[in-house]
Amino acid sequence: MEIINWSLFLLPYAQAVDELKLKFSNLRRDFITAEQHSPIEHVEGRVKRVGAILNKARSKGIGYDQISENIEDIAGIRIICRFVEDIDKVVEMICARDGVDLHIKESHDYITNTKPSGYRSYHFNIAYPIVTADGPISITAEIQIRTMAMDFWATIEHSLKYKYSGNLPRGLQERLINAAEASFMLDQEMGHIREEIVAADEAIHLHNDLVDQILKNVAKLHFKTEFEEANDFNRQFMEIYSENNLERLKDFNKQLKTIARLYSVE
Ligand code: 0O2
Repeated sequence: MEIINWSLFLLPYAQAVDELKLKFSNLRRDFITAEQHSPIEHVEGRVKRVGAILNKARSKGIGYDQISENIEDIAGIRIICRFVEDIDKVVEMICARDGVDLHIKESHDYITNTKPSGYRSYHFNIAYPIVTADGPISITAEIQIRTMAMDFWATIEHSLKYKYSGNLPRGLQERLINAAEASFMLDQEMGHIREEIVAADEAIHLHNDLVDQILKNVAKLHFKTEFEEANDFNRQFMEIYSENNLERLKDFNKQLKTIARLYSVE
């Protein structure tokens, strides 16, 4: 039997994971920069550990030399969303990239078709082209899309399944099914107040942006022009800030912007 140099074997998978992680994280940045709600909360990626690859190969009867063709999740990306609705948006975005920078081989909707274990997530198996020192190759990767609640449940269940080598005691299994139901309810509840949560997030971003802009303008007026009233503006800002009133903060920012423009320091 041929000895596999695992470090070399896994290298292109690591490259695919790095690239995909960056691409999906950048999508999040695009939404945030455009001051829109990002359907992507965060992105994780991993290359399956050799032990886990061997376990999967053994349990599925896959030969040593057929691992790369038959184990499709050696490169894995996980996209975590806040709301179930966000998953639909991410799925749409991935489908729109089919044939652009990736090729969708399969998809599994374990959200509509929850697994008997209680597992919920949306999966894509994709072919992803990379260019290595030896030229272009295609890497198979798995993208899992799930909410934070689904992720919490799956992570716990995965650890327990590992601890009991897949044979969970009956009582524990029942508790996990109940927990899966609770995580489903949590997603539903959060979905009902989604608009309110998104609006609250936007207000926090706006508040932080206003504070940044005001303090930048106060500093510029102070350092660049030695404008005497800059200290007064700083004091006024502290007063308004302590009132926690977004409208007052907006007005003050407008006022400061006009002055900064007058002194050409904006
Ligand atoms: P790890 O350690 O996370 O990588 P199949 O397509 O059914 O023949 P496969 O390839 O296992 O077989 O596909 P499937 O069922 O879509 O599962 C792929 C991955 O989804 C799993 O990888 C898990 O990460 C996750 N997953 C699927 N079912 C469950 C489940 O019931 N509980 C949890 N916690 N995760 C699940 P691995 O290799 O099992 O594990």
